[in-house]
Amino acid sequence: MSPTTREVQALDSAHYMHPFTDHKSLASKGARVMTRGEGVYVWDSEGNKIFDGMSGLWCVNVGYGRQELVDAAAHQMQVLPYYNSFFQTTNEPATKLAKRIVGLAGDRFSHVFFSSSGSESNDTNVRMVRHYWATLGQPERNVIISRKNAYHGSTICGVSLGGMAGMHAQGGLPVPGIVHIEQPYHFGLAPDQDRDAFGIEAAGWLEEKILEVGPEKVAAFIGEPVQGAGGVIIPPKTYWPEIQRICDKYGILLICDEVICGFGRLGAWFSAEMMGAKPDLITFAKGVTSGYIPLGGVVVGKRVADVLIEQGGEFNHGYTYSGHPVACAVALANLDMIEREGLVDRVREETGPHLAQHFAALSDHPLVAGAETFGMVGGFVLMKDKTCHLAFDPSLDIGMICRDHCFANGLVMRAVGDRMIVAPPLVCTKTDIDEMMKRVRICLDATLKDIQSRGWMDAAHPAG
Ligand code: PXG
Repeated sequence: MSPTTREVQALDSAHYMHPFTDHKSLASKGARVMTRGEGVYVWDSEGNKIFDGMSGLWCVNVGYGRQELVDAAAHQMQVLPYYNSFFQTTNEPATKLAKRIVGLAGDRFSHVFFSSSGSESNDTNVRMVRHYWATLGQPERNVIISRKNAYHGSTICGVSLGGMAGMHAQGGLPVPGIVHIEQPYHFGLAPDQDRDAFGIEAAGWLEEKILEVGPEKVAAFIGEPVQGAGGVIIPPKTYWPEIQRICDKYGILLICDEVICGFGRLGAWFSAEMMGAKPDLITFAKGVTSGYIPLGGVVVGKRVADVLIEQGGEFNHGYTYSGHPVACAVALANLDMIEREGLVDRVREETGPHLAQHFAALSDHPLVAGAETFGMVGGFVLMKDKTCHLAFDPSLDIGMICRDHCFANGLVMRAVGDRMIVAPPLVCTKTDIDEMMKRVRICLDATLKDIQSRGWMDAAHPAG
């Protein structure tokens, strides 16, 4: 007999230390126990059916319950469940997947370095770009420029590359040699400025930082094409071309972290080129296997690969699970499925525009400001009075209140401060999106009612 919800919660609370969790507070409520998934829905142990508006954690691109991925894993486990790629050894699924991913990334790329997560992949990036410059006789070129409110993972380098102040505060990070510029958040930083002009200005902060550090010391710039965990921050269209121009001007490498953006989420296999950037390295994870099994990596451009392969000698770096045959077999089956079902084109041409229409219409809701989408990601801000850009007092945790109403009404939506974000599975049909947005509206109404009943609004600020 399967254990009761309470029994699972008791075990959880006694033994399981969760990521990013205040355990004292969790213990007082008990964790939500997820039990199964099918399509765009997940179920918890109390029988609640919940629309997964976050694709797990931005990863279940093909939705839940896809038997082909199960079969691919089972078959590979029977044939060769594991072997390493050290000591001049390889395996068939890893080689096939490397070729496939290089093909999706385009002509400027030739190789893939595999890991098991986005964080590990970004650690690989740091090591690889420093090794690249050292190989070229410029070891002093070791500084990496990133952005505030970026998310690049939770390992020491991942956190350091990221720009989350709360993460830096724990453990004395960032490590030396990683510096940050402000993010291109138009709505948050300069809503009254022309969007395209702001994009150019925000990219210019990179040039300022390069000059401050000294161009001869800068190894690379890293950025997510659209910032995900930071709250779905979509840069103005002028931003990435200008970033590319600046990287080219100073000869610095560009790393695009496509852990969220890649594999169709923004309507392209990889999104940087679509936005006007030509990265030298691309970080991937999550959607490569639709989250069914851990896999990540770096797609390595010829500029870097040629130097490392011809002149770099041994790169003293790698993971036990680099090129894991089961993970790679699942990834191949997942990519087959994305291709066969035309999900990338569907996001770009059909479901993405449909989601965008719904988000545009959300602006009639008194709480919603700055709603925007890109492919299958979307975000908006809950505001006390959007007519005068007045935010709620952060201590009220309005985003969390809204998130709780979402759960109570059968929807997973994520809160980042007062920004509410969605990233539904790419298999969503237009009807699924209609259903999700119906729930979004119900949750917004419930949040508004809740805020009103707590007396957090006044006549001058009708929204809250
Ligand atoms: N880069 C990006 C852009 C990410 O979004 C990572 C790297 C790290 O990947 P791993 O596999 O090491 O977790 C991520 C991960 C959130 C949230 O709250 C987002 C991520 C992870 C945890 C929480 O939105 N993204």
